[in-house]
Amino acid sequence: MQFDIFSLFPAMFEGPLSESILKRAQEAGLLTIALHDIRAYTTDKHHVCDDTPYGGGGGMVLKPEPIFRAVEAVLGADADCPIILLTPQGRLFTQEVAAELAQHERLALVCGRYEGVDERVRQHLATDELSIGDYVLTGGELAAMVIVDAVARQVPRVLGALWAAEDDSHATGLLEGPHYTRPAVFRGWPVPEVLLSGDHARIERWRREEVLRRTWQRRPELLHTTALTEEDLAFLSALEEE
Ligand code: 6GU
Repeated sequence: MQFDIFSLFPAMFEGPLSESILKRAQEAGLLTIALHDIRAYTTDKHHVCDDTPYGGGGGMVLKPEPIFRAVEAVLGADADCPIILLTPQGRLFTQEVAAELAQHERLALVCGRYEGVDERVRQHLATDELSIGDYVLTGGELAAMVIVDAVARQVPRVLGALWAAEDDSHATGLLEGPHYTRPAVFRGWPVPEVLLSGDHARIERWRREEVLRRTWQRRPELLHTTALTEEDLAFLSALEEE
């Protein structure tokens, strides 16, 4: 899968995308992340990318020309690649959206900055707009990194054989339960006895109950939008009783 990221600050991406899993995925050829400096696509002597807003008011607005030039130069005739503008006004990025985006062979991410981006970029270049949550960042770069990370780990073989993305918090519509590793007792705090029992049926049942318990405690609304078995529902009723 290929990501083409358009930004005024491509150096912001160097750390997060070149460590750990994303680094290995790129080395293995599963993932290509191409950074494009929007400023390199200006045509004026001073490489100006922003300007004051028509109609007055504060702040600066990103000019349309360098963004259109950059995206058109890089994507060329690749007409069906989604072009996603990162903006706090976009639709909310969720696990479901990550799974949907992972179906594409290529994605273009355009990072907004300052007070905003000229409206013609939204109207005539972007095919989608995404936000990563209800707070305002100084630019779309951190949001783009979040999206690259969450989408890339959905791509087959990126996580490797040791993990599967299917059991994640939110992938199942529920939160993940607790995890333990050695030592069996740390500072007097023991690992739950069931995990040391070797009884796999009992362990599986316990794990499912902890997933349900944690979701019920922290994000009860998620229980209404996921498929639950009769056994799950019986356990949740018992929790309510407690
Ligand atoms: Cl995509 N951009 C900015 N500037 N702020 C945000 C965001 C994006 N998502 C949440 N806050």
